[in-house]
Amino acid sequence: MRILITGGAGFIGSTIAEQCVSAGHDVTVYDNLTTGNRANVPATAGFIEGDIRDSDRLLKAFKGIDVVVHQAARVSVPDSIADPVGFWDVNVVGTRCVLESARRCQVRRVVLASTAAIYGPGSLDAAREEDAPRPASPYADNKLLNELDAAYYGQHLGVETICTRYFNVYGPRQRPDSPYAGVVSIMSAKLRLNEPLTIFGTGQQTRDFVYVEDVARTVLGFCEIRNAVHDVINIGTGEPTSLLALVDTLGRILDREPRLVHAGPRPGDVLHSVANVTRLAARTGAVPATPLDWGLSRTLDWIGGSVGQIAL
Ligand code: UD2
Repeated sequence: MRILITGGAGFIGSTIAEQCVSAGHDVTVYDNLTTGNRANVPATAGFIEGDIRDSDRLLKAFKGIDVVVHQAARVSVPDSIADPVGFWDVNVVGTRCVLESARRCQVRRVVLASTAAIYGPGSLDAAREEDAPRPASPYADNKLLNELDAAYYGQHLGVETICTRYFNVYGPRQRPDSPYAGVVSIMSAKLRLNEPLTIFGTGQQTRDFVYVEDVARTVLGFCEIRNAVHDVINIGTGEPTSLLALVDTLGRILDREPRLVHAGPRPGDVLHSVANVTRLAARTGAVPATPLDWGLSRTLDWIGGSVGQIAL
């Protein structure tokens, strides 16, 4: 199959690219290298440097493509509050350009990255896809609009669409030194550097941490399944972990006592977030199951190898 991955030089996109290549697909990466890194792109994959708002470039790139995996986005919740117009431009306009170019090029399917942030402030109950969306940041709002766009293209314009609502994805290649960094990479790097860890809020907030290779395997499965019209699916483990438990586990793996500094809660932060994985299990027959300890060890190994180049 010919698969094009937008954002394929980034953390999640490049892991998907690697697995698509390993599965024998013909892979092209489309990335503007704002946060992505050319070195992440598999050697045998094609590479096009381009922006997702550049329709002319997309139309050229999508010729002959069977499946587009759309991962390019701005993803930091606090950053989206600081720059709501810029986020709209990349995430909403950019995704519309991707869907419309896919339609015009007769791409069969688009698999789009969505987010658990759509569920909003959060309860301790596992979030189900049919729950009412309560976006609490421009980022979450952008992704909800992407899902609506995808539903329209899927149900009315003949482009199959599958939206994957990622929970907290972590693993190697998630850089700790960007404003888009996730908590696992930040805490891993700071622990390695023996620096104090900032906890926003009480640290009792929970997240569903899902290992990037599990996510990539699931997305690859969605490229390959036979039929789809439009679907929205949680990608998580179904297991909540508190921030304090995460930090404890990282400390235990490194045999180091974390030093914690408490700060006020972060604007737009949701308190609890965990996936209901019933639909995921029904669609794929499997749920991400990499043990947190194992995934964190791999992440710490990667951070250890890059720590010399990291400025926190
Ligand atoms: C993540 C994703 C977001 C979206 C969402 C879905 C990242 C960067 N963001 O947002 O794109 O998909 O999940 O639910 O992956 N924290 C600290 N100290 C730090 C950094 C973070 O206490 O130094 C806290 C933060 O306040 C939050 C938790 O850790 O309560 C997780 O933060 P995050 O930025 O990794 O991810 P989140 O859940 O905001």
